[in-house]
Amino acid sequence: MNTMRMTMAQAIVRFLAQQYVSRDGREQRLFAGMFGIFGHGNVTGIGQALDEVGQDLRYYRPQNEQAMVHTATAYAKMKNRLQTFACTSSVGPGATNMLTGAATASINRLPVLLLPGDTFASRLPHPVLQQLEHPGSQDLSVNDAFRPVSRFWDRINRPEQILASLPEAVRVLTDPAETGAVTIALPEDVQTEAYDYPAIFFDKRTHRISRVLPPESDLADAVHAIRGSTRPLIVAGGGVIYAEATGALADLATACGLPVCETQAGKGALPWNHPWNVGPVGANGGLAANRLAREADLVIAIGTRLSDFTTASRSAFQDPDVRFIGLNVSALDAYKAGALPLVGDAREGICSLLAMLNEAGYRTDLAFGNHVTRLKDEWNAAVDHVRAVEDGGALTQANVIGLVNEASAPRDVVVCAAGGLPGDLLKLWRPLDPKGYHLEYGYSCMGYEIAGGLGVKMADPSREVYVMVGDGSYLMLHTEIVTSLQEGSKLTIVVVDNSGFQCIRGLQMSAGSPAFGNELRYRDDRSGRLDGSYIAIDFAQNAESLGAVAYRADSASELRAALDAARNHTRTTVIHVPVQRDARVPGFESWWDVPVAQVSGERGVQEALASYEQTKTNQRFYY
Ligand SMILES: Cc1ncc(C[n+]2csc(CCOP(=O)(O)OP(=O)(O)O)c2C)c(N)n1
Ligand SMILES: [Mg+2]
Repeated sequence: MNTMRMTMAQAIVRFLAQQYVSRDGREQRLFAGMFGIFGHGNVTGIGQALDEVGQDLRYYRPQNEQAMVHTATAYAKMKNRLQTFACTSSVGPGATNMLTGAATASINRLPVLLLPGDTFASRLPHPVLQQLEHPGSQDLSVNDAFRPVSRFWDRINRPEQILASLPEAVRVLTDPAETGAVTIALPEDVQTEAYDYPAIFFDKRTHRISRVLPPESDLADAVHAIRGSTRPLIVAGGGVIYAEATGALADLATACGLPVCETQAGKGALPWNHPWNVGPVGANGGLAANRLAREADLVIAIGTRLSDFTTASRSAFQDPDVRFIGLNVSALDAYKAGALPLVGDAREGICSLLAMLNEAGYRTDLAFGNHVTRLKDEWNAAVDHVRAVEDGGALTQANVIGLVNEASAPRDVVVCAAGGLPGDLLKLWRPLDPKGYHLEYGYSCMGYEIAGGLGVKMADPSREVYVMVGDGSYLMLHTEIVTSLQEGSKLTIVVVDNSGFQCIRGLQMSAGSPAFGNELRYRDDRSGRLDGSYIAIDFAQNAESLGAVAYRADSASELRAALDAARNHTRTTVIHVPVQRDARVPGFESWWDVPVAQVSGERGVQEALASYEQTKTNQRFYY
């Protein structure tokens, strides 16, 4: 057997550079490169390897390990899970900084390979700097904390173990049903150890991502159920977009007269103005979808996890006999809500259903179609109304969304993750392109926005990327602005400043409590609480100090001008937009289950509890 002698770290770098995926005959590299922040736990191992043998695996230097995982994840999402990055960190804090990123990736079913450094496999110099000593076991390190947030986890104690571990890691990363964060902990000594690796380990390897067809008999049952339905509703999740099934979905909806509502990950699957797109459903849903959901006798859930935001905490579907069909590549999701499961690829499943329904001559009746059109028109008018700018008045968050949407071109991408913006974007943004709306709403992780925006831009530099971020999220993690400048990956970042965590303050007050702990205010000497004057932050100056172009926009005309200017800049541009603190987009006949204190001396909380217990009776168990 031909062998090649190299360190374990050099072998990893060489192996990763040779992994390819192909779907529908299109081949591309699995790893676009490696992000990393070096320390004693990886600089002489993976760091040395990237320098010496990493010419085929470009290295990127971010500012924060959590952020680099978000960037990698956003890149993978933009690439429909066909390509991602590896991320290397040192031992200890560098590693645990990646934990939040790992959870974000796994929850959103997005591939990313994490290579945290680990303490010595030999244990000879222990305890080393940054080592957690566990009194009950010497076989534990902080990297064991990655186990529950990873879809595959391993630790390499001998250099030859990667021969078994890396192929398995790649199998999980490239399996659309299993994918998520994959973590391989690399003890610092083993990274530098030499081994005679079989030369074939470094041959080019292409992993075919097959499109699995749901079983014939299950499809037949689904067609039977659809033919018996008069008020069906399709819920389109992110899986529709990842499977590039958006064209097939449009064909199915049009041919059979099936309304399609959307989740955060699925928004954009159909353009907003498609006649059968009835808009967002659930807790942050709109009028049309929420009414159709309430009446639906059959819900066809495609590529969705059916999270509480989608099902309005299981209150969205009120027909006593409602049934579900779950078309999903992941059985975990396909079986939810007692669904008739169609385990398989979204595009294959949709095309099969379309062919079988066409053959059966199935189409919903005209009255249902007219009902859908009426509801859709009514919803569109409601969106226009909420977005409309009142001349002279201070801007609302809804106005800002409308103005950014108007300034963006059809192929541009809006990126967001946490705060009040995601719900408002779901309701108000009008995408025309399946990749135009990028929301991380599985983990809704503050700090994802700018790091994620960078990943989106790196994945498709031909598009303008608009990052919409609240002041709270910006303050939590904005330093990848520097990386975006370093890489020449231009972002337009709109900071919506309402002086704090206003969506949580709104939630708190809707549960009957007085405002407490959410706004950005100085501590008041007399009350001893954080209810003094507001802390004014100059976000434009902050961004400028990092090297970005920056504007402040206090009115619609200033925002339009800043967005116009931003389009022409080649450098990352930050626009600071103060908005009315209390102007909220209303809910549209929906609900989200957040528990209310069962004991309180506050009148407001007691009242909120009574109303909560009443509303909770709408919650259903589907089986
Ligand atoms: C990392 C993280 N910590 C806490 C939360 C809980 N949380 C959700 S939204 C929010 C406030 C966000 O503030 P901001 O970005 O200003 O948006 P706003 O609520 O004002 O719209 C918080 C604390 C979260 N989603 N992520
Ligand atoms: Mg805020």
